[in-house]
Amino acid sequence: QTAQTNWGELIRAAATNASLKHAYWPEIERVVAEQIRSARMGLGKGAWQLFVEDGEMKMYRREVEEDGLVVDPLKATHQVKGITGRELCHYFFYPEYRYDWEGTLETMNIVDKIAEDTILFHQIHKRIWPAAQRDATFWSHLTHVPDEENKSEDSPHMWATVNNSVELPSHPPNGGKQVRIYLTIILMGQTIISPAAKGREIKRDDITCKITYCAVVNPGGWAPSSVLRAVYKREYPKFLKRFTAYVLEKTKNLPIKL
Ligand code: 16C
Repeated sequence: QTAQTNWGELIRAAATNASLKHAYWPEIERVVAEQIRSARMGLGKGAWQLFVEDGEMKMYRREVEEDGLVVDPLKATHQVKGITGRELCHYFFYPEYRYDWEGTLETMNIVDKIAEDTILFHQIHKRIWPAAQRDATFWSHLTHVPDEENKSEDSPHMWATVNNSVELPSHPPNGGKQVRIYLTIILMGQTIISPAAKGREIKRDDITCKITYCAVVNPGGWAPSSVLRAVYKREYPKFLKRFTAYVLEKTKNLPIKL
């Protein structure tokens, strides 16, 4: 299924009209499709090294440098019982929850709400000594591929949020006291329903969310490699644990949103 799946077509079918009409759409469709494809690819080829393992959570990286800057791609997988892929992506995408779980944030501004499923952000992140403070401008798009009959691991159903840097004339890079970082990030969730729930009402105990999170962050300007690698080694696991615990807490008494 994976090789033949036309992700562009599926993403288009899920998008709102306001997103489809926007000038960014062709880029959004291309980047989101590419991110979904690579998130689903597995670790097969490429020199992925495991650098964090904590229960079901596994984090892999590739050591890559561009112009002397560390841009190590990250690929993380996790499994969390009791939440759905839709719930996962809901809390990641919608800005009203971001300060609750995003520990690296100093400020978040909504630059433009293009549509219910596409938002433009400007974020300022916490400073890490001795480097300069960083900021980012990016679009964020929420998408899903439904498959009501077959919520198994090899069906294409999934929810995803993709964040991708974009230049905004209203927020030129390095205009303030921050150095602009460039990011491409996907958070993807697939809901697996236990076969034991067949023919009866599904409970939170019956569902498991298979999570894939991939990130490439270019620090945009000088930062010592050792500091950078130490920071992401600490921050990525902290994020994924904290964020999934947050979604579990928020949803535990709510009806399941498949
Ligand atoms: O995906 C995540 N968050 C999303 C919503 O905010 C969004 C943003 C991603 C930005 C990630 C880069 C932030 C780096 C800023 C500096 C970190 C400060 C840490 C201070 C701690 C007190 O997609 C979850 C993001 C999870 C965190 C990732 C951290 C990755 C660090 C990579 C190195 C950045 C270069 C820093 C240069 C000094």
